Amino acid sequence: MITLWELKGKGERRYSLFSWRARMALKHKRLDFTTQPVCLSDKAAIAFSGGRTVPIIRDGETVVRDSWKIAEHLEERYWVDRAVVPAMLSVIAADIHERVDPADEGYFRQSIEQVLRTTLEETRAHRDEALRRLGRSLEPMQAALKRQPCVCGRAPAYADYILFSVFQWARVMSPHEVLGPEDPLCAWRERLLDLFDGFARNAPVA
Ligand SMILES: N[C@@H](CCC(=O)N[C@@H](CS)C(=O)NCC(=O)O)C(=O)O
Repeated sequence: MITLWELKGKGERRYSLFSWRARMALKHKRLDFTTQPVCLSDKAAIAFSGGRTVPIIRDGETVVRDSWKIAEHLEERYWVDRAVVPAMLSVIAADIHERVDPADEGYFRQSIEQVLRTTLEETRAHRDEALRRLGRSLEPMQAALKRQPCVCGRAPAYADYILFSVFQWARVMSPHEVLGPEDPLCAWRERLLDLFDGFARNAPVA
């Protein structure tokens, strides 16, 4: 459950315009949330956020302050986790199974076959179809990355790392390339792989 901190006015009035941006974004994503109305002057109530303004959300372990960052967080977390991760899982599940620690093979097969409601062998047989579904789930970001170098704009930030984690997962566990060379996501992934002196690029891969 997500909690939203917002301003408290007289009665039930919620008058923070920036919080209304976050409220509408949460509704747009069809996410359940509870609210914590706070007074403008009560900085102690929001000190945990490291700042002095609302809106703030807590989403599991993550605290996000600033309406724009909240929108980015919701966009990435709920688009990536609901659309891109399941699509990628169908593409690479059988490859992952071949590369988990042998102690995890049985557990992995059982839990993933339950999630995917099919066998690993079936997912391998339908890989091309899964790859097309992955491609469709990535279309919004392909369009965005034609306009700007990173998900977050000119420079990478956390939303980039959320999406990148899915491609790094595939890089580490599957020998198959999932992106075409012309895909704007391909150049973006290269930029992310170069970060921090090739930190992710140098990780052991399939
Ligand atoms: N850039 C911030 C601005 C947030 C902001 O200014 N919020 C106002 C309420 S609408 C606030 O908390 N002000 C605190 C104060 O004036 O002490 C965002 O988009 O979230």
